[in-house]
Amino acid sequence: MSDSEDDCNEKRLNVAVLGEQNVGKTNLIKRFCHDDFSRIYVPTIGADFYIKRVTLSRTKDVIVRIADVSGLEMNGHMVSTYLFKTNIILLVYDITNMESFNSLNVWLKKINEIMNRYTEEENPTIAVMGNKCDLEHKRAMRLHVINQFAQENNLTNFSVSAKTGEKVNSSFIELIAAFFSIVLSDLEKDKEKSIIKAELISRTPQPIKQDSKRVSGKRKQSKLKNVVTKRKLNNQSCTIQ
Ligand SMILES: Nc1nc2c(ncn2[C@@H]2O[C@H](COP(=O)(O)OP(=O)(O)OP(=O)(O)O)[C@@H](O)[C@H]2O)c(=O)[nH]1
Ligand SMILES: [Mg+2]
Repeated sequence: MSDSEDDCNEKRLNVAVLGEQNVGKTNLIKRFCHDDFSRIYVPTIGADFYIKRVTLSRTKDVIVRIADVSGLEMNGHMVSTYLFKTNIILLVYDITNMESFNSLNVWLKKINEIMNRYTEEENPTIAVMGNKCDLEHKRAMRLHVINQFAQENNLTNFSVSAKTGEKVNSSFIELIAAFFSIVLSDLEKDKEKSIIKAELISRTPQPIKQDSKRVSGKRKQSKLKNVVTKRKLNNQSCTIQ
């Protein structure tokens, strides 16, 4: 097939997201695919699959299939199946949880064992994502330790927040573009930068109404949500298979 014919066809890409339980893998994918986030933790069982169409550099459409693998699969036997024909692996840890970072070594070992069965060309790009960077004040890992780990293992390193959306789209897009050797313009990179949602909680004590006890025993707290308008990405869709 000539280059021009290939350019006309949609490209396909398989991504697998791995990491300990509760680090936010599902929410990162939901943020990327649906611009969505859930505070309620619902553990993934086995793996879920998502599809998203991404348009790079105006003309290049990529169909991205994302495998959201449960953290429990660390001790399971299905990882090699989920990693079959995977082009990009995202290793996710929670920046507030040192254990989740330490476990990346175990994941890497497991990945290397699986990849030994494949040829070098079939080996995926691996990147590290430190999630929950909205909780910077609770950071458990020093940045230089993370950078050293990424450097030693030749991995690209991102700091993201599924909650605010910070750097989620831009990290996914950067990895996908790099895989196809597509150079994004500064304008395109800026487009992927999400606007961070601000959430203000009023701590001002509320006057206690006389009849409030009768209505409800619970303390009332006013909550003001100031949601900054978010930019929805055009030409992108996602469905759960
Ligand atoms: N503050 C904060 N909380 C987050 C963030 N991402 C995820 N969470 C919360 O972390 C919890 C776990 O998120 P999930 O996405 O379900 O975690 P997971 O890695 O998919 O977990 P498993 O499916 O069990 O492997 C949920 O309560 C989320 O609301 C984030 O960026 N910031
Ligand atoms: Mg999950």
